[in-house]
Amino acid sequence: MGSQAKSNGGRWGAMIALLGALLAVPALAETRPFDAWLEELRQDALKEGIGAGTLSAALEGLAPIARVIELDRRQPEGRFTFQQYNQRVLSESRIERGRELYREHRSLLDRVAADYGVQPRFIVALWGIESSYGSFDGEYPVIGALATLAHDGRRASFFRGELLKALRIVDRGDIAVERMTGSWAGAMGQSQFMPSSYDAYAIDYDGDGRRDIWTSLPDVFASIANYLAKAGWNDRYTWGRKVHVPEALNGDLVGLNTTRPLPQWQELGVRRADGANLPAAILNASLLSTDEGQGPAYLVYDNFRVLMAWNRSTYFALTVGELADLIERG
Ligand SMILES: [Ca+2]
Repeated sequence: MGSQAKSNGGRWGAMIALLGALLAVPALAETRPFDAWLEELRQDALKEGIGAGTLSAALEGLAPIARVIELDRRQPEGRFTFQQYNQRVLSESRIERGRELYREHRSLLDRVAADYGVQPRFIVALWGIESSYGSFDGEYPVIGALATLAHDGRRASFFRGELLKALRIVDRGDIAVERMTGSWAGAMGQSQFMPSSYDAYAIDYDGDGRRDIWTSLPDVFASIANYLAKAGWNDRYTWGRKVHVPEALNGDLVGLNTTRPLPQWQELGVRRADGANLPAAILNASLLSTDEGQGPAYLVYDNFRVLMAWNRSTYFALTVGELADLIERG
């Protein structure tokens, strides 16, 4: 838009540029200056019982982060197809690293798996996709990023709630404010939990009194497993599998709203991707196709819906399931 306006030159170009700038302003932007807004937030946090010392340490001198505003307002660029996303996430290096770490941490993973009822490969896969196994968990100060979005953002009330929860986490002493880093949108630590998820699911598994999803692997693994367990994970089953679907199958059967026991899918001609029969278990499954039928198809079980509670994206949930299987098969 900018360069096009410039190349038109003259008054029209300037008007187009101005119109673009006006349209870029979010409709529900907070009109109070940041500092006045922040003072009101501080008062509300005090009323909610968050300590004055915590609030001055966390909020004093706080300023909006320009880059966070920029990232929040950016237009989504050309969406990935499922196959592009899937191939990008399931890189050789992510699979290999996952296999190494799975072996390296096997005894800890087995303990967590037994305590929470989640197979270890799913813990490792979520860890691998959320933060590349803890090697990239975001570099933004969480309080600053959330305050920026709560003051400026399109989802101000959501982020205001997350900011208050983040302040409560600091107040409890789980993490020092300067070590509380995350993504530009406030997803924290190696499991990339928003403060509300942290509040509900984070676990102090190493028993040092702090729920540290930033640096303690026992805490990271148990927090991931606890999230899945609380969302209804059943470790007697897997997530689903890639399948072969006959051309003639009725398209109305595709989608998460249709659930059939595996023997019925078998009867309808659905097979494992290699052509073998489906498992004989009486297990409910839904059939998913990808990229308007141009990509692979999957039968997914109840645990797949748990992965979608973590992130409401079928791309994400299918890819976590596949990474988990690739890690264990290695
Ligand atoms: Ca801990």
